[in-house]
Amino acid sequence: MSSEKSRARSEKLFESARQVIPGGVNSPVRAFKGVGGNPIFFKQGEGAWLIDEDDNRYVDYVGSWGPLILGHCHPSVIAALKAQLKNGLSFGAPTRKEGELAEQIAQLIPSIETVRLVNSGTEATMSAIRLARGFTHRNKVVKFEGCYHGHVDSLLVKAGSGALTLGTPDSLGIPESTSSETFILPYNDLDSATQLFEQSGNEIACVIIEPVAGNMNCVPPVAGYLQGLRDLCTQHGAVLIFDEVMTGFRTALGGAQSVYGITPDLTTLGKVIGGGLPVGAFGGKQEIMELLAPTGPVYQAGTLSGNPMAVTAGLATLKEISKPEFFDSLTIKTESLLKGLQDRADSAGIAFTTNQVGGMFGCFFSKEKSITSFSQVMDCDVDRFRKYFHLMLDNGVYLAPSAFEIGFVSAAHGEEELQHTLDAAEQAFSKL
Ligand code: HOZ
Repeated sequence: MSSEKSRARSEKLFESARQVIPGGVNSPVRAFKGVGGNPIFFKQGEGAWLIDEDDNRYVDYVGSWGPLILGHCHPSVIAALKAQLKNGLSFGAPTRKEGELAEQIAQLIPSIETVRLVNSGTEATMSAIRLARGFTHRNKVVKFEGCYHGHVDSLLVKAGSGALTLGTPDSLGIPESTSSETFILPYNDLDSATQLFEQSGNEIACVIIEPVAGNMNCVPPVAGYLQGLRDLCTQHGAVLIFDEVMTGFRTALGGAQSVYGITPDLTTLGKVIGGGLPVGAFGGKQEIMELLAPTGPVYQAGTLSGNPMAVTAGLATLKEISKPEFFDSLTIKTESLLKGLQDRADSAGIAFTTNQVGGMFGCFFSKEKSITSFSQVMDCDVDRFRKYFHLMLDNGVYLAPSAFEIGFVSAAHGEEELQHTLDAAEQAFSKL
C-alpha cells in the first residue's frame, strides 16, 4: 500500500481534454469538483479493479455508477458481446434479443407488464413522465429533494448527484414555466406528501421517486413511507413512478419494489440491464403503456433503442445475477465491508455511519446513528469526506468523487479486495 502514486499521465490527459471538452469531462461529477484535485483517467477494468493511465490499480466502488454488478470484463458478458459483434452493431429494426430482454424484465419485475427500451436513464424518466401526463391529462410532477432522475428539465429542480455536488440543484436554462410544474417534497416525510395531495391532488400527474435514494449518498425509505406514497397516488389518481435506474437488479433481483413490497404503476430502469453499455427502459401497467406510440398518442422514439450490443450485454448480465444466492452473497459481502469500516472508524474515534441496501451502500461522516433525510445528509462533514476520499485513493481505493454519491459492490469483489479496502480505511481514519 503506497501513498506515492504518480498520476502524471492523467494530469496531462486532463489538460488536453479541457481544451476540447467542457470542464474536461463528459459528466460533471467525474471532474472531482466535489473532492478537489483532478480526475483520474482510466485505461482498463479487471474484475473489481480499475487501472489508470499511469498503471496505478484501485479497488473500484463506482462500477461505472452501477451497471457493473459483475465487475469489469466479466467473461460471460464479453463472450456474448464478441459473438454479437460479428452479427452487427445496430439495425434500427426489431430483433429477437430485445424481445428476450423485455420478457426477462417483465418476468423478474411483475409490476412491469410491458416495457420499452431506450438508451439512458434520463430518456427513461423523461418518457415515463410524458406518459404519466398523457395518461392522467394532468401536468404536475412531484419529486423529492436530493433525488436525481437524470437531466430532464422538469426533474432538475432540487436535484441530487452532480447538481448537488456542484451546489447547483436548480439548473439554469430551464424555463420557469417548466420548473413551476414540479412540486418538491422532503424525502421520507409522508406528512408533507399527504398535505400536498390534500391541496393539489387533482393536478398531480405523477410522483417520481428513487425507492432508495442513491443520489444524495444512500438513503433508504423509512418504514411505511413508500406504501404511504402508493396509497396517496391510488387515492388521487396519480401515477406512481419508481425510478429504479440505480436500484433495479441491484438491490435485489426484483429491484427495490420487491425489497419493500410496493407495486408502482411505472418503473424506470437502466444501468444493470445494459451490463455497461448505454441503455434505459421504462415499463409498467399495460393500460398506461399502451398509450405509447405507435399504439397510442404519447410519442416516444429512438434510433438506437433496443440496440443489439446493449441488449446482449444486458441479457448476459441478467443471466448471471439470476443464479441462486447471487444477491444474498452480494448483500453479505457488502454488510461485512461496512461492518469492517464501522469498526475501524469507531476504533479511530471517527464519527461515522453507514447505510446499505443489497450491494449499494453509503458512508457518512456524521454523529447521527441513522441517516434518513436530505437535511441529515447535508449536515455531514463533507471536508472530512474529501480528505478520506484522497487518502483512500492514495491507498488504491476508488470511491465516487463526491460525498453525495452512493457506493457499489460487485460480484467480483472478493476477500482480497475487501481486506485491501479495510486496510486502506484503517490508515485513512488514523489520519483524519
Ligand atoms: N449521475 C451519475 C451519478 N449518480 C454520474 C454519472 C457519471 O458521471 O458518469
